[in-house]
Amino acid sequence: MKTVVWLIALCGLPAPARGQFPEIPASTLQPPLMDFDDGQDPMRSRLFRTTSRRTQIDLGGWWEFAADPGDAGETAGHAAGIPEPETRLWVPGTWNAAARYWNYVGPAWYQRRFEMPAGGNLRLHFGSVFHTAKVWLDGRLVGEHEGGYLPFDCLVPKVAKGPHRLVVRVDNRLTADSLPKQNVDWFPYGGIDRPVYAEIVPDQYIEHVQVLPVLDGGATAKLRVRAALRNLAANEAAADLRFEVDGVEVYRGEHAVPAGGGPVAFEAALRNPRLWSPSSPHLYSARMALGERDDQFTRFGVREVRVAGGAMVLNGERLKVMGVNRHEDHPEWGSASPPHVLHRDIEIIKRLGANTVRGHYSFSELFMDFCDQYGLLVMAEVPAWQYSAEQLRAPAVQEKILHHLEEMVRRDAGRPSVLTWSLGNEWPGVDRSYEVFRALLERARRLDSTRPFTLVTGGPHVRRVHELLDVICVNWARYQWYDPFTVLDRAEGEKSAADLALIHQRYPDKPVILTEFGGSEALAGWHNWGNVKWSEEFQSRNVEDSAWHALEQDWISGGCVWQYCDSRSTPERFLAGRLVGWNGKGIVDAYRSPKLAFYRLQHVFRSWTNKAFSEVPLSGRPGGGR
Ligand code: ADA
Repeated sequence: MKTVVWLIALCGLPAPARGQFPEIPASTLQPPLMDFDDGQDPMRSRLFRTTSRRTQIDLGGWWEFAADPGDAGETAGHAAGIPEPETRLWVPGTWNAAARYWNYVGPAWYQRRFEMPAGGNLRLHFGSVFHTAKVWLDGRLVGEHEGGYLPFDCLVPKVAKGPHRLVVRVDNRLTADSLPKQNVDWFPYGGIDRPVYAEIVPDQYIEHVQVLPVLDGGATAKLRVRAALRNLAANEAAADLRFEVDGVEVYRGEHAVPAGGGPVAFEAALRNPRLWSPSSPHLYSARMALGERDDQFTRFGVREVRVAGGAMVLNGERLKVMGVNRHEDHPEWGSASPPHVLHRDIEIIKRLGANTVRGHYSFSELFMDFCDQYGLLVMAEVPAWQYSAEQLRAPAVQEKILHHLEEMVRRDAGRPSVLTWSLGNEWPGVDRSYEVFRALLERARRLDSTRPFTLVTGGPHVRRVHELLDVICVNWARYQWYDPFTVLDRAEGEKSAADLALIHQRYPDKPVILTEFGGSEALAGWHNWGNVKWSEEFQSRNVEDSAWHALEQDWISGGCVWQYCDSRSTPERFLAGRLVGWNGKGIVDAYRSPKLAFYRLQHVFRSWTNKAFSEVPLSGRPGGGR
C-alpha cells in the first residue's frame, strides 16, 4: 500500500484520457490594463477603493421589511420604526425577486440598525432605490429621492457614536409622468436594489470628482478635473487640494470653499498618455485629496470620440458599433444581480465579439466599472421611453428628463466607456415634439461637451428631429416581427432596407447607428424547419441579416442587437404580446443560456472584427463580410 502511495506521489495521478473533459474556452477578459494598484473597495460597490481616509460602514445585508399596500405606514408612524416587519430581505435586492412579493407594486418599508464606531457627519450613499425613496434616521427625515438607476446621498451632520435606526420607504409605482413612465416594456423592480453604505466625513469633504481628458493632438492630454466640495461649516473654508495620477502628484492648489460647498475645476497635463479603446482599455487611477482629512479615488481613460465624415470616429479611427441592448435583469435577482453575475454578463458579451452595450437606463456602477476596465463602450440613455408629444409638453416631464441626465452625467461623464448620451427612446410622432426636444438638447449639451448627443428614434419615417442629432439612432429590423403574418421574405427585407436608406439620403453627413436591430422573440429551445415566428431559426435569421446590413453599409456606423437576454416585462404586458410575461428577444435566455442567434451574431461580429478597422476606408464601400 505504502509503495502505491509513494508511486502516486512521485508520478502524479494518471492524466485523464484525451477528450475526456470538454475543453474550457480561454477567457475573453484580459487582466486590467493599469500601472497603478488603486486597491479593493471594502463596500464591494465598485472595482476599486473610493477613499483611504473615510470610515465606511457597509449597510448591505438583511433588512426588516413590510409591504404597505394601503399606503398607511407614514400616518401610522413607520418612520420611527416598522412595528411588525413581515420578513427580512437581502439588500441590495428587490422584493419582486421574492416569491411572496413577486408582483407587488406599491409602497414598502425597510429598516435596519447599525452602529456608529465614532461620532461624526454621516453620509449615507444609496446606489439606487427604485423608484422613490424617503429616508429617516432615528425617526428624522434625512433625505428623499425620485428615480431609480442612479445614486443619491443623504448627509446628516453630527451623528453620535453608538446604535442608530435607519428606515426607508420605497415605492415602485410609476405614473404617466414618472421617469420611466407606467407600462414600459421592462419590470419596475422595487427595492434598495444597488449597494448602500455609510461614511463618516469631515466638515469639508469631496462630494464627487471626475476627469475629462482631452487629446490635444500632440503628445499630451489635457485633464479637465471637475469636482464638487461640501463645506458644513458656517463660514468659507480654505481647501488645500492635491491631485494625483497613478500615485504621482500633478496638481496642487488652494481653493476657497463657500459655506454649503461649491464646484471646483482645474486642469492638469498628462504626457504621452496611453489610449483607451475596446481592444486596449488602459485605465489611469486618480486621487483627489483635501488636505489630510479627505480623499476620493476615481479612474479615467484617455480617448477621443468624434463625429466626422458621416462616421463615428474613436481615437482617429472609424468605429463600427457592434453591440447588445441589455436590461439589468435576471430571474433570480431581478434588477439587483450580484457582482459575479454582472461579471459573467461582461464575459458573455465580450465572447460574442461585441464592443458596445446600450441600456434604456443607467447600469449599476459596478457594471460600468467593468465596461471601463474590459473595454465595452456604453450608449447611455435617460429612461424617457415612448413619451407621447402630449406627455412631453408637460414642463414637469421635461425637467425630470434634464434632472435625470444631470445625475447621469455627474456619475458617468468621467468614464471612457460612455460613447453617447441619449435623451430617450422611441417618442411616438417625435417630429411633433421637435421644439420641446430642441430646447432640451440645448440645455443638455451644456452638461457635457465631449460626447455626441442623440435621441433614439423608432424608424426611418422621422424627418425633422433627425436634423438636430449628432448621431442618428434608429431602431430597425430587416424583417418585421410584430406583423402576425410575417415571414422571412426577401422582398420585405429589401423594402425595409430601402426605407432605412432614406435617412442617409436626407442626412448624408450624419452617422447612423441601428440602436436596436433584429428584434424578434424566440422561445428558447423551440426549433423548426420553417423559420416561423417564435422559433430560434426565425430570430437568428432576422438578427443575422440585420447585423450584416448594419456592418456592410458604409453609411451605417453599426448597431446593437435587440436584445442581450430575455427580460421580465411590466405586469400590464403579461400575456399581451409578451409570452409568459417576458420579453423573449434575448440572444441568450433569461438564465444566459445561448440561443441560436447568439452563435450567428458571434459569427457576424467576429468575421467583421477580423478585418482590421484601419483597413476600412472612411468613405467608399468596405466590401462584403461574407
Ligand atoms: C422597442 C423598444 C424596446 C422593446 C422593443 C420590443 O424597440 O425600444 O424597449 O420594447 O421595442 O421588444 O418590442
